[in-house]
Amino acid sequence: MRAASPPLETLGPELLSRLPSAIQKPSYDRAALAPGMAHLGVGAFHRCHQAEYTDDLLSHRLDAWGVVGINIRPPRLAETLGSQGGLYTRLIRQDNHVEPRVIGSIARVVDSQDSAAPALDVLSSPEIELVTMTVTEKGYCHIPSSGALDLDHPDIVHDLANPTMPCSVPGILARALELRMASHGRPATLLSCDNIPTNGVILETVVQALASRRNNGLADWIAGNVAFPSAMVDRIAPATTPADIELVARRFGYHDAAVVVGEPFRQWVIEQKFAGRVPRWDLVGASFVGDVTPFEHLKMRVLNGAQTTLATLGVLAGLEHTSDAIADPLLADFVRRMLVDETLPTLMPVPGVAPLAYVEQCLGRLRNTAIRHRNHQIATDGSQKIVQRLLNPIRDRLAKGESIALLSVPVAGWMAYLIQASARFGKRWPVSDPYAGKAADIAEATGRDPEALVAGILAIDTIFDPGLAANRDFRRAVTSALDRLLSDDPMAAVKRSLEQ
Ligand code: CS2
Repeated sequence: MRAASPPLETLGPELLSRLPSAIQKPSYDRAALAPGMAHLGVGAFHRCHQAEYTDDLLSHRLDAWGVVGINIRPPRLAETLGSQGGLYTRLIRQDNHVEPRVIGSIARVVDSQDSAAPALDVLSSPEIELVTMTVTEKGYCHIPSSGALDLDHPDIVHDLANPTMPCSVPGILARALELRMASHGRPATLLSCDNIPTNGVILETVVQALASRRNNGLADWIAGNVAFPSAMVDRIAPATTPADIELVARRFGYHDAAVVVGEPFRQWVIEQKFAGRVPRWDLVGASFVGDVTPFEHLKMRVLNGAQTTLATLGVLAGLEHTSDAIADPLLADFVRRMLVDETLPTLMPVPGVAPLAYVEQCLGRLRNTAIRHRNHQIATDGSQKIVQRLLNPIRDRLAKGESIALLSVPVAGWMAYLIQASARFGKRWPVSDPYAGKAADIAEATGRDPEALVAGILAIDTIFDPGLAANRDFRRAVTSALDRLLSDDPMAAVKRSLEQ
C-alpha cells in the first residue's frame, strides 16, 4: 500500500524563499511596506489587476505603497489571503502557457462583513490617502438609467436611518469621509475601478447624495478635499475555481486558496485628477489622461459588449464558457458583424487605437481557451451591465436614424436569459440579477407574449430611460428578436438576425 502523501504546505511568507525558481516572487521587503492605500472588494479582478500594477511598482522600487484589502461582503478574507500573509499566486494563462507569479502588494486584509466599524477604521485613518474599489456595478446603489443614488435601495434606506453604522459602499465612504473631516482633515482620492462609464462621477454622485443630507458641511468638505477620478480597467480574470487551486498544487507543489487566473492583456487608464499622492502606476503601464471617456466607451461597448452578447446567447445555446461560444462560427460571425457594423460607428476616436484592429484583438482575447470564463458569470447582474454595453450605443444609433438590428439581439438575449434561465438551469446556476424576480413576474403576467413582455420589461425605468423605452424602432427590433429567441432554437434565431 502506498503511504498517503503529506498535506501540501500553504503559501505564506515562510514559503517564499523555497518556492520553485519558475515562480516570480516579491523581491522587496514586505515588512517595510507603508500601506498608504486601501482597496474595497478584494476579488479576483483586484488581485489580477490593480494589485499586480502595485506589485510592479514595488518590484522595480519605484514606489513603496502597500494595500490594505477590505471586504464588506462575502467572501471573508481572513481564512484565505489573511492566513497567507496577504500573498497569493497570480497565473497568467494563454492556451497551454502558464506564467506564475506571487504577488505581495496586499500588506494586510480586513473583514468588515458583520459591521462597518473595521472598514471605517481603515478608511478614516490619516495614513490612507487613496481608496481604490472593485465593488461590482450594483455596489454603487445607483439607478443604471440615470446614475442617481437609488433612494429606495434597501441598503440606502438602512444607511439613511443609520448614518454612523452604514452597510452600503456609498454609506461607508460617506461616513469615512465624515470621520476624516472631523479628525485630521486630510484629503483623499477615491478611485473606482468598476466597469461603469464615468465611474468617478457616479461614485461622487452617490457619496455626495448621502453627504448632502448631513447638514454639517460634509458635502462642501468633500467638494474641496476629495477627488473622484474615473478610470477604465481591463483584464479578463474570471472567478477562481477549485481547478485553479488544484493546478497550483499539481504544478508548483503548494496550496494557495487565493489563486487568481488572468489573461496576458491588461490596461488601466486613469483620469488625472487626484487629491494628494497617487502611486506612479503610469511608470508600469497604466496611463494618466485628461479624459477617460473615449477609452471607456471603446472597452465597454466592444470587449464587454461582445462578452455580454456571447454570454447571453451562449448560455441559451447551452455553451459553458466565452471561449466555447466564440468557437461557434455563427456566434463569432454575429459578434464581429455587430461590433463592426453597429458598435464601432458609435465610438469617438481613441488616441493610438485602430478600431478594426481593436475588435480583432478583443475577439482573439475571448478565444483564449485557458481562461474558463463562464457565460453564467458574465450574464450575472446583466441589468447593471447592458446600459453601458448595449443600450448606450443603441441610443446613439437611434438618434442618427441608424439600424440597431444586431445590437437589439443581445438585449433580447438578456431578456430571454432572465426569463428562461431559472427553468432551464435551475439549481445548477441560479440566475443572479436584482431584476430577475421582476422579469419572472412580468413573464408570468404576460403569458410570455413577446410584445407584452418587451413592453413590461422596457417599462422598468431604472434600466431603460423613458425616451428609449418609447422608441418604436427599438421596441420593434427587441420584440422581433425576443420572439425568435423564445420560439426558435437560439442559434437559428441568431442566424435569422444575420440574414435580415
Ligand atoms: C465581464 C468583465 O463579468 C463580466 O461582466 O464582462 O468582468 C470583464 O471580463 C472585464 O471587464 C474585462 O476587463
